[in-house]
Amino acid sequence: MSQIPINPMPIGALADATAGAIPNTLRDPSAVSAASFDRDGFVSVPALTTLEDIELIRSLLDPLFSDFNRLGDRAVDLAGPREPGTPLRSPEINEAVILEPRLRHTLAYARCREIARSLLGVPVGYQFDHAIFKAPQNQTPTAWHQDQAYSQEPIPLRSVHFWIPLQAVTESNGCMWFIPGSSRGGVLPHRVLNTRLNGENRPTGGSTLIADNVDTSKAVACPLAAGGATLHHPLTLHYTGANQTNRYRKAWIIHFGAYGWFRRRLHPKALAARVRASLGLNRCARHLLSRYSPGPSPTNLAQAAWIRCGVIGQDSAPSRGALKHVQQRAHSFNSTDGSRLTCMGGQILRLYFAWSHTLTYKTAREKR
Ligand SMILES: O=C(O)CCC(=O)C(=O)O
Repeated sequence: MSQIPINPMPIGALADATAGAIPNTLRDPSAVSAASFDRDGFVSVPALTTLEDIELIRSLLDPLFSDFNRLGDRAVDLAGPREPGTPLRSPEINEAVILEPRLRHTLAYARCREIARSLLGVPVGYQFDHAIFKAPQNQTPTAWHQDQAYSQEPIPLRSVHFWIPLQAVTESNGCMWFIPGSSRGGVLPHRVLNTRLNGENRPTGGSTLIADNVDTSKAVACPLAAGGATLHHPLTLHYTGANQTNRYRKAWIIHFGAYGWFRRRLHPKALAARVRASLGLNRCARHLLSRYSPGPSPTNLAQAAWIRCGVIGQDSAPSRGALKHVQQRAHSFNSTDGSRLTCMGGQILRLYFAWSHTLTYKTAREKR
């Protein structure tokens, strides 16, 4: 595979010739409208950071991409398999801050954390980051998807996802597009678009997903000058077009989540998942549940409640049909369903559910 050129660019060249003067850098995180974030599921911030900071981020990420082949499964081509010897089309490096901790000291990182804190209304912590450098003329859009669909966590994401282009972006080189309001529905069905291969063209086990049946008639493009950024909710449908220019389109993406490490590790459902895995309870539950058939039976209601409350995992359901039914029940399970559970076990589950519910997604504005 050909290595990605480090391709330094003078600071002046980062500015978007089409965007006019560079606006003042955002100083007040509360200037990001919580109302827009709640309503639309995304916000475009014209001036998140300075051009010098963007130049610094590029200078930290470029060497990582030059080393792409040596990064193992942390470095993948989102565009899927390619002919040997042909260049990567959408190379991505996951958890770049682990490889290059100086990224944590950039102004963009600090600003994103402040904004996430202000939008979520609780302390936040780093959750994930990745960088995507779309090659010139890469002919590969990033398919419509919700970030939640990629999550392997046993709890819903409660985070804000920042997309920071490292040069100006337009529809021609792959700016972000969003579907306003899509964060207010649930997770749509996604299917595998392609498998992800690493720099050595070996499968990593990961896949690129695409959401089915997306109505793009209301999609909004977000072109930005360098220094700007977009931020979105984990359920917001988004997409970027192919890079149709002769330069790389580089972007760094950071996720900040409520309570950071603590929520991910110590949330009751996360703890329950770890206990289940370590005791092999999923296998045991699967065996027991395989005796029951799918359908709107009390058994399935109970299964749904167990799954919703994290007592058993979704992989405990007995068959594909039953799993679908149980998942539907699990998604729609609420306290009304809970009140039908009259036995003592049900009461315990309801208490447990109410407690874990306090940790579900709520923005600062929703709380007011
Ligand atoms: O940068 C891109 O092309 C896509 C980014 C994206 O979809 C994401 O971060 O979820």
